[in-house]
Amino acid sequence: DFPKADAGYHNYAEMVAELDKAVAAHPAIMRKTSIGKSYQGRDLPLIKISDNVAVDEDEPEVLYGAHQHAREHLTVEMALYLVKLYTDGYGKDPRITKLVDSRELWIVPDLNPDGGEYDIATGAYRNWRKNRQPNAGSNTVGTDLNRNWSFKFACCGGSSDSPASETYHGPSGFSAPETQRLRDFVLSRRIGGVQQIKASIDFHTYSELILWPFGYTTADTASGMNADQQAAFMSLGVRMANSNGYTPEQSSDLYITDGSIIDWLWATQGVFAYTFEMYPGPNPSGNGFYPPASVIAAQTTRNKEASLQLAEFADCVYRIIGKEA
Ligand code: 0X9
Ligand code: CA
Ligand code: CA
Ligand code: ZN
Repeated sequence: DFPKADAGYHNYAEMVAELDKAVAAHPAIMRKTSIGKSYQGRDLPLIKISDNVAVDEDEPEVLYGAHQHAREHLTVEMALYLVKLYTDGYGKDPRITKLVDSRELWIVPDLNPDGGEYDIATGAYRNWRKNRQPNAGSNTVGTDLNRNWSFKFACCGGSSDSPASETYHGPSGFSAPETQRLRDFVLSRRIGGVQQIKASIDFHTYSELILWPFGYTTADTASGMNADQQAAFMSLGVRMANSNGYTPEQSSDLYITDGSIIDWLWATQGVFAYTFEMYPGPNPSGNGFYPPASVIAAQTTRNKEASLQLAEFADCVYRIIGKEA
Protein backbone atom coordinates (compact mmCIF):
# COMPACT_ATOMS: atom_id res chain seq x y z
CA ASP A 1 0.00 0.00 0.00
CA PHE A 2 0.98 3.65 0.06
CA PRO A 3 3.55 4.55 2.71
CA LYS A 4 1.81 5.63 5.93
CA ALA A 5 2.59 9.29 5.38
CA ASP A 6 0.78 9.14 2.02
CA ALA A 7 -2.35 7.35 3.25
CA GLY A 8 -4.31 10.29 1.87
CA TYR A 9 -3.84 8.80 -1.62
CA HIS A 10 -6.37 6.21 -2.79
CA ASN A 11 -5.15 2.75 -3.73
CA TYR A 12 -7.22 0.82 -6.29
CA ALA A 13 -9.73 -0.64 -3.80
CA GLU A 14 -10.11 2.69 -2.04
CA MET A 15 -10.69 4.45 -5.37
CA VAL A 16 -13.42 1.97 -6.33
CA ALA A 17 -15.04 2.39 -2.91
CA GLU A 18 -14.98 6.17 -3.30
CA LEU A 19 -16.62 5.91 -6.73
CA ASP A 20 -19.28 3.54 -5.40
CA LYS A 21 -20.03 5.93 -2.54
CA ALA A 22 -20.47 8.82 -4.98
CA VAL A 23 -22.85 6.80 -7.20
CA ALA A 24 -24.91 5.79 -4.17
CA ALA A 25 -25.20 9.45 -3.15
CA HIS A 26 -26.02 10.74 -6.66
CA PRO A 27 -27.73 7.94 -8.62
CA ALA A 28 -29.73 10.33 -10.81
CA ILE A 29 -26.65 11.97 -12.35
CA MET A 30 -23.84 9.44 -11.96
CA ARG A 31 -23.25 5.92 -13.23
CA LYS A 32 -20.30 3.61 -12.83
CA THR A 33 -19.60 0.90 -15.37
CA SER A 34 -16.36 -0.40 -16.80
CA ILE A 35 -14.55 -0.23 -20.11
CA GLY A 36 -13.21 -3.74 -19.52
CA LYS A 37 -10.26 -5.27 -17.75
CA SER A 38 -6.55 -4.60 -17.35
CA TYR A 39 -3.89 -7.17 -18.26
CA GLN A 40 -4.12 -8.64 -14.74
CA GLY A 41 -7.91 -8.61 -14.79
CA ARG A 42 -8.76 -5.49 -12.80
CA ASP A 43 -11.82 -3.58 -13.89
CA LEU A 44 -11.10 -0.25 -15.58
CA PRO A 45 -13.90 1.91 -14.15
CA LEU A 46 -15.89 4.27 -16.32
CA ILE A 47 -17.92 7.10 -14.81
CA LYS A 48 -20.67 8.97 -16.59
CA ILE A 49 -22.04 12.17 -15.10
CA SER A 50 -25.03 13.92 -16.71
CA ASP A 51 -28.68 14.68 -16.15
CA ASN A 52 -30.87 11.75 -17.24
CA VAL A 53 -27.71 9.72 -16.84
CA ALA A 54 -29.29 6.46 -18.00
CA VAL A 55 -30.15 8.01 -21.37
CA ASP A 56 -27.74 8.75 -24.22
CA GLU A 57 -28.79 12.32 -24.93
CA ASP A 58 -27.66 14.54 -27.76
CA GLU A 59 -25.23 16.56 -25.65
CA PRO A 60 -21.54 17.32 -26.24
CA GLU A 61 -19.42 14.70 -24.52
CA VAL A 62 -16.19 15.26 -22.61
CA LEU A 63 -13.57 12.69 -21.58
CA TYR A 64 -11.27 13.08 -18.58
CA GLY A 65 -8.66 10.32 -18.26
CA ALA A 66 -6.03 9.57 -15.65
CA HIS A 67 -3.22 7.23 -14.65
CA GLN A 68 -1.81 5.90 -17.91
CA HIS A 69 1.47 6.02 -16.00
CA ALA A 70 1.62 3.97 -12.81
CA ARG A 71 3.64 6.29 -10.55
CA GLU A 72 1.51 9.33 -11.40
CA HIS A 73 -0.85 8.71 -8.48
CA LEU A 74 -1.87 12.35 -8.15
CA THR A 75 -3.86 11.94 -11.39
CA VAL A 76 -6.23 9.42 -9.77
CA GLU A 77 -6.87 11.99 -7.06
CA MET A 78 -7.60 14.50 -9.84
CA ALA A 79 -10.22 12.16 -11.32
CA LEU A 80 -11.81 11.62 -7.90
CA TYR A 81 -11.83 15.38 -7.40
CA LEU A 82 -13.74 15.84 -10.68
CA VAL A 83 -16.30 13.22 -9.61
CA LYS A 84 -16.92 15.15 -6.40
CA LEU A 85 -16.87 18.52 -8.14
CA TYR A 86 -19.57 17.61 -10.63
CA THR A 87 -21.75 15.55 -8.29
CA ASP A 88 -21.60 17.52 -5.01
CA GLY A 89 -21.91 20.78 -6.94
CA TYR A 90 -25.01 19.71 -8.84
CA GLY A 91 -28.08 21.70 -7.84
CA LYS A 92 -25.91 24.01 -5.69
CA ASP A 93 -23.48 25.74 -8.04
CA PRO A 94 -25.27 27.10 -11.16
CA ARG A 95 -22.19 26.72 -13.35
CA ILE A 96 -21.76 23.05 -12.42
CA THR A 97 -25.48 22.39 -12.71
CA LYS A 98 -25.56 23.87 -16.20
CA LEU A 99 -22.65 21.68 -17.33
CA VAL A 100 -24.10 18.48 -15.88
CA ASP A 101 -27.43 19.32 -17.55
CA SER A 102 -25.93 20.14 -20.95
CA ARG A 103 -22.97 17.75 -21.27
CA GLU A 104 -22.21 14.06 -20.92
CA LEU A 105 -19.05 13.86 -18.82
CA TRP A 106 -16.99 10.67 -18.97
CA ILE A 107 -14.25 9.98 -16.47
CA VAL A 108 -11.79 7.08 -16.68
CA PRO A 109 -10.04 7.48 -13.31
CA ASP A 110 -7.51 4.65 -13.61
CA LEU A 111 -6.26 3.25 -16.93
CA ASN A 112 -3.31 1.46 -15.33
CA PRO A 113 -4.41 -0.15 -12.07
CA ASP A 114 -1.92 -3.03 -12.41
CA GLY A 115 1.01 -0.64 -12.61
CA GLY A 116 -0.38 1.56 -9.86
CA GLU A 117 -0.81 -1.32 -7.43
CA TYR A 118 2.63 -2.71 -8.32
CA ASP A 119 4.15 0.69 -7.62
CA ILE A 120 2.90 0.70 -4.02
CA ALA A 121 2.78 -3.04 -3.26
CA THR A 122 5.83 -3.17 -0.96
CA GLY A 123 5.07 0.04 0.89
CA ALA A 124 8.09 1.70 -0.73
CA TYR A 125 7.57 3.32 -4.10
CA ARG A 126 9.03 1.43 -7.05
CA ASN A 127 9.03 4.34 -9.51
CA TRP A 128 7.04 2.19 -11.97
CA ARG A 129 5.65 3.76 -15.14
CA LYS A 130 4.41 1.09 -17.59
CA ASN A 131 1.66 -1.49 -17.39
CA ARG A 132 2.43 -5.01 -16.08
CA GLN A 133 2.17 -7.01 -19.28
CA PRO A 134 5.15 -9.35 -19.82
CA ASN A 135 7.21 -8.76 -22.96
CA ALA A 136 7.58 -11.83 -25.19
CA GLY A 137 11.15 -13.04 -25.65
CA SER A 138 12.44 -10.89 -22.80
CA ASN A 139 12.52 -10.95 -19.01
CA THR A 140 11.18 -7.44 -18.91
CA VAL A 141 7.68 -6.34 -18.06
CA GLY A 142 5.59 -3.49 -19.29
CA THR A 143 4.47 -1.30 -22.16
CA ASP A 144 4.33 2.48 -21.93
CA LEU A 145 0.61 2.98 -22.52
CA ASN A 146 1.18 6.52 -23.75
CA ARG A 147 3.33 5.20 -26.60
CA ASN A 148 0.98 2.34 -27.54
CA TRP A 149 -1.75 4.27 -29.45
CA SER A 150 -1.76 3.42 -33.13
CA PHE A 151 -1.58 6.84 -34.77
CA LYS A 152 2.02 7.27 -36.04
CA PHE A 153 2.95 4.34 -33.83
CA ALA A 154 6.74 4.15 -33.33
CA CYS A 155 7.14 6.56 -36.23
CA CYS A 156 9.55 9.18 -35.14
CA GLY A 157 11.94 8.30 -32.37
CA GLY A 158 9.44 9.37 -29.71
CA SER A 159 9.30 5.94 -28.10
CA SER A 160 11.58 2.93 -27.67
CA ASP A 161 11.87 -0.45 -29.44
CA SER A 162 13.56 -1.96 -26.36
CA PRO A 163 11.26 -3.89 -24.05
CA ALA A 164 13.36 -2.79 -21.09
CA SER A 165 12.86 0.89 -21.82
CA GLU A 166 10.57 3.15 -19.81
CA THR A 167 9.06 4.31 -23.11
CA TYR A 168 8.73 0.87 -24.74
CA HIS A 169 5.88 1.17 -27.24
CA GLY A 170 4.93 -2.52 -27.25
CA PRO A 171 5.08 -4.87 -30.26
CA SER A 172 2.29 -3.07 -32.14
CA GLY A 173 -0.28 -0.33 -31.72
CA PHE A 174 -2.89 -1.31 -29.13
CA SER A 175 -0.97 -4.38 -28.01
CA ALA A 176 -1.85 -3.42 -24.43
CA PRO A 177 -5.32 -4.44 -23.21
CA GLU A 178 -5.69 -1.11 -21.39
CA THR A 179 -5.25 1.07 -24.51
CA GLN A 180 -7.47 -1.35 -26.47
CA ARG A 181 -10.26 -0.93 -23.95
CA LEU A 182 -10.11 2.85 -23.93
CA ARG A 183 -9.90 2.90 -27.74
CA ASP A 184 -12.99 0.68 -27.96
CA PHE A 185 -14.88 2.92 -25.55
CA VAL A 186 -13.98 6.04 -27.56
CA LEU A 187 -14.97 4.32 -30.82
CA SER A 188 -18.29 3.34 -29.20
CA ARG A 189 -19.01 7.05 -28.85
CA ARG A 190 -19.14 7.41 -32.64
CA ILE A 191 -22.82 7.60 -33.41
CA GLY A 192 -24.04 7.81 -36.98
CA GLY A 193 -20.41 8.36 -37.94
CA VAL A 194 -20.07 11.37 -35.62
CA GLN A 195 -17.71 11.24 -32.66
CA GLN A 196 -19.68 12.50 -29.65
CA ILE A 197 -16.63 13.25 -27.50
CA LYS A 198 -15.53 16.74 -28.40
CA ALA A 199 -12.83 17.55 -25.86
CA SER A 200 -10.55 15.67 -23.50
CA ILE A 201 -7.88 15.98 -20.85
CA ASP A 202 -5.43 13.16 -20.13
CA PHE A 203 -3.90 13.82 -16.70
CA HIS A 204 -0.23 13.10 -16.00
CA THR A 205 2.46 14.33 -13.66
CA TYR A 206 4.66 16.26 -13.54
CA SER A 207 6.00 19.66 -14.76
CA GLU A 208 2.88 21.87 -14.68
CA LEU A 209 2.24 21.90 -18.41
CA ILE A 210 -0.74 22.02 -20.74
CA LEU A 211 0.16 20.21 -23.97
CA TRP A 212 -1.67 19.83 -27.24
CA PRO A 213 -1.01 17.77 -30.43
CA PHE A 214 0.94 16.89 -32.29
CA GLY A 215 3.61 15.17 -30.26
CA TYR A 216 5.13 13.22 -33.13
CA THR A 217 6.35 16.25 -35.04
CA THR A 218 7.76 19.65 -34.12
CA ALA A 219 5.77 21.23 -36.95
CA ASP A 220 2.94 23.44 -35.60
CA THR A 221 0.63 22.49 -38.47
CA ALA A 222 0.68 19.21 -40.37
CA SER A 223 -1.62 16.90 -42.27
CA GLY A 224 -4.71 16.84 -40.03
CA MET A 225 -3.82 20.06 -38.17
CA ASN A 226 -4.59 23.21 -40.11
CA ALA A 227 -3.94 26.76 -38.96
CA ASP A 228 -7.43 27.28 -37.48
CA GLN A 229 -7.26 24.01 -35.60
CA GLN A 230 -3.82 24.82 -34.26
CA ALA A 231 -5.03 28.30 -33.25
CA ALA A 232 -8.04 26.82 -31.44
CA PHE A 233 -5.86 24.31 -29.57
CA MET A 234 -3.45 27.06 -28.58
CA SER A 235 -6.14 29.56 -27.56
CA LEU A 236 -7.97 27.15 -25.30
CA GLY A 237 -4.65 25.82 -23.97
CA VAL A 238 -3.51 29.35 -23.10
CA ARG A 239 -6.87 30.18 -21.52
CA MET A 240 -6.78 27.08 -19.33
CA ALA A 241 -3.14 27.79 -18.43
CA ASN A 242 -4.09 31.29 -17.31
CA SER A 243 -6.36 29.66 -14.75
CA ASN A 244 -3.89 27.18 -13.26
CA GLY A 245 -0.50 28.77 -13.86
CA TYR A 246 0.80 25.89 -15.98
CA THR A 247 2.91 26.47 -19.09
CA PRO A 248 0.98 25.99 -22.35
CA GLU A 249 2.85 24.55 -25.33
CA GLN A 250 2.66 22.05 -28.16
CA SER A 251 3.43 18.57 -26.89
CA SER A 252 6.56 18.22 -29.06
CA ASP A 253 8.01 21.39 -27.49
CA LEU A 254 8.57 19.18 -24.43
CA TYR A 255 9.98 16.28 -26.42
CA ILE A 256 8.86 14.13 -29.35
CA THR A 257 6.38 11.41 -28.45
CA ASP A 258 4.79 8.98 -30.87
CA GLY A 259 1.84 6.74 -30.10
CA SER A 260 0.39 9.10 -27.49
CA ILE A 261 -3.31 9.24 -26.71
CA ILE A 262 -3.78 12.89 -27.62
CA ASP A 263 -2.34 12.49 -31.10
CA TRP A 264 -4.70 9.54 -31.68
CA LEU A 265 -7.75 11.29 -30.23
CA TRP A 266 -7.19 14.31 -32.43
CA ALA A 267 -5.99 12.71 -35.66
CA THR A 268 -8.47 9.83 -35.80
CA GLN A 269 -11.48 11.19 -33.84
CA GLY A 270 -11.23 14.98 -34.05
CA VAL A 271 -11.26 15.31 -30.27
CA PHE A 272 -9.66 18.46 -28.86
CA ALA A 273 -7.37 16.50 -26.59
CA TYR A 274 -4.88 17.91 -24.09
CA THR A 275 -2.28 16.40 -21.80
CA PHE A 276 -2.06 18.07 -18.39
CA GLU A 277 1.17 17.55 -16.50
CA MET A 278 0.26 18.30 -12.88
CA TYR A 279 2.24 19.36 -9.81
CA PRO A 280 5.12 19.74 -9.14
CA GLY A 281 6.86 22.07 -11.56
CA PRO A 282 9.75 20.99 -13.79
CA ASN A 283 12.48 21.25 -11.15
CA PRO A 284 11.23 19.57 -7.97
CA SER A 285 13.49 19.17 -4.94
CA GLY A 286 12.74 15.45 -4.53
CA ASN A 287 11.18 12.81 -6.78
CA GLY A 288 8.45 14.77 -8.54
CA PHE A 289 6.24 11.73 -8.98
CA TYR A 290 5.67 11.41 -5.22
CA PRO A 291 4.47 14.68 -3.74
CA PRO A 292 3.14 14.30 -0.17
CA ALA A 293 -0.57 13.65 0.32
CA SER A 294 -0.79 17.08 1.93
CA VAL A 295 -0.74 18.70 -1.54
CA ILE A 296 -3.65 16.68 -2.99
CA ALA A 297 -6.43 19.13 -2.15
CA ALA A 298 -4.65 22.22 -3.45
CA GLN A 299 -3.20 20.59 -6.55
CA THR A 300 -6.47 19.03 -7.70
CA THR A 301 -8.58 22.12 -6.93
CA ARG A 302 -6.03 24.06 -8.94
CA ASN A 303 -7.43 22.42 -12.09
CA LYS A 304 -11.09 23.12 -11.35
CA GLU A 305 -11.36 26.16 -13.56
CA ALA A 306 -9.49 24.61 -16.50
CA SER A 307 -11.55 21.42 -16.29
CA LEU A 308 -14.79 23.45 -16.36
CA GLN A 309 -13.56 25.64 -19.21
CA LEU A 310 -12.83 22.59 -21.34
CA ALA A 311 -16.35 21.28 -20.75
CA GLU A 312 -17.86 24.69 -21.47
CA PHE A 313 -16.13 24.93 -24.84
CA ALA A 314 -16.99 21.34 -25.77
CA ASP A 315 -20.08 22.44 -27.71
CA CYS A 316 -17.78 24.24 -30.20
CA VAL A 317 -14.10 24.62 -29.46
CA TYR A 318 -13.68 26.84 -32.55
CA ARG A 319 -15.76 29.48 -30.74
CA ILE A 320 -12.57 30.40 -28.92
CA ILE A 321 -11.09 31.76 -32.15
CA GLY A 322 -14.40 33.29 -33.23
CA LYS A 323 -15.11 30.61 -35.84
CA GLU A 324 -18.23 28.64 -35.08
CA ALA A 325 -18.31 25.57 -37.27
O1 0X9 B 1 6.02 11.19 -21.81
C1 0X9 B 1 4.81 11.25 -21.60
O2 0X9 B 1 4.03 10.37 -21.93
C2 0X9 B 1 4.23 12.46 -20.89
N1 0X9 B 1 5.09 12.88 -19.81
S1 0X9 B 1 5.20 11.95 -18.48
O3 0X9 B 1 6.25 12.50 -17.63
N2 0X9 B 1 3.85 12.05 -17.67
O4 0X9 B 1 5.43 10.60 -18.88
C3 0X9 B 1 4.15 13.60 -21.87
C4 0X9 B 1 3.37 13.29 -23.07
C5 0X9 B 1 3.25 14.50 -23.90
N3 0X9 B 1 3.11 14.20 -25.24
C6 0X9 B 1 1.89 13.88 -25.78
N4 0X9 B 1 0.88 13.75 -25.00
N5 0X9 B 1 1.84 13.72 -27.07
CA1 CA C 1 -27.91 14.32 -20.03
CA1 CA D 1 -24.71 11.48 -26.15
ZN1 ZN E 1 2.63 10.40 -17.59
